[in-house]
Amino acid sequence: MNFSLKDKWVLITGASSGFGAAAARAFGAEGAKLLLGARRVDRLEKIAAEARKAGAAEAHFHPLDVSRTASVEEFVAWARERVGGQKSEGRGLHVLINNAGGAHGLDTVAEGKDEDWEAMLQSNVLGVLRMTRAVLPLIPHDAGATIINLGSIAGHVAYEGGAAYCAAKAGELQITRALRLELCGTGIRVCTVDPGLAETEFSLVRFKGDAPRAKKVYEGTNPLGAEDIAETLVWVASRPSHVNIDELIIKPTDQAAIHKVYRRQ
Ligand code: NDP
Ligand code: 8X3
Repeated sequence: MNFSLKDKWVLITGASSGFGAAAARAFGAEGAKLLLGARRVDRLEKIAAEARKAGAAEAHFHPLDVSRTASVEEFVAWARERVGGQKSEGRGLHVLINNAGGAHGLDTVAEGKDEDWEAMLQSNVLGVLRMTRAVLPLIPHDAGATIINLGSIAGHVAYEGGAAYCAAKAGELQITRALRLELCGTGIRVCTVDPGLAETEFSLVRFKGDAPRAKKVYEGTNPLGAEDIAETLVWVASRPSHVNIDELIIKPTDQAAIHKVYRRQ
């Protein structure tokens, strides 16, 4: 039997765009109660309204920068006021989605910039560690709770210009694996969802607002959309509580491998 997400608390980082925003709408449609974080609060306000319209029992938002410990702790204190701790009667956080992150630049190692490397490792690696550490006391044991981290095929296979991003997502994969071992026996599920080419604001951020260059990444091919990933996240979190989806790679049909993308003329 599916694990019902109705009235369950779901916390999504990076909910202002792409996968995170689509996940807010998708978990909202399941009747979940949402806690949404990102740096662009004006966007979060709009996404929370969309999630409520989709059916969310509640949708709250609060500023969050996962690259700063103080911001994570402040965000989680705000979340705790709504959710209660893991031992509170019938409450606690049932789904944590560590989605905030992305790539900055596509430089070779020889041309790489410290600020890009640091931003990637801060958000994709340290952000996952910080959020998980802060949120674990809110997650009930033996209640079907799930932690889902957003990895990437870049964590499995390297590509030119991707050294720091690939390292960051490989780091995320190993964090997920270590956490699953550490939490074995608590009943908390731990999963990594690792997408391939997906059209969101990912490339716009990577290329620092260069929209034509970002658009070219998806030219002639049929990439994944944010909704494809959101649907997958809901599926992972709604498996029966004894089922853990460990690692899930999801690519567009046009992408047979990281370097092999079919493009129509
Ligand atoms: P988007 O750029 O559309 O969304 C990224 C989200 O992360 C935004 O909401 C952004 O919010 C948030 N974010 C980034 N840095 C921080 C930070 N320091 N603190 C808090 N929030 C932050 O990209 P996607 O939706 O595509 O990316 C989501 C995740 O999926 C990322 O981890 C990405 O690496 C991963 N991924 C993406 C793929 C793709 O091809 N699109 C493929 C595989 C994985 P704000 O700027 O408002 O803070
Ligand atoms: C995003 C996928 O191939 O652009 O994580 O690195 S890729």
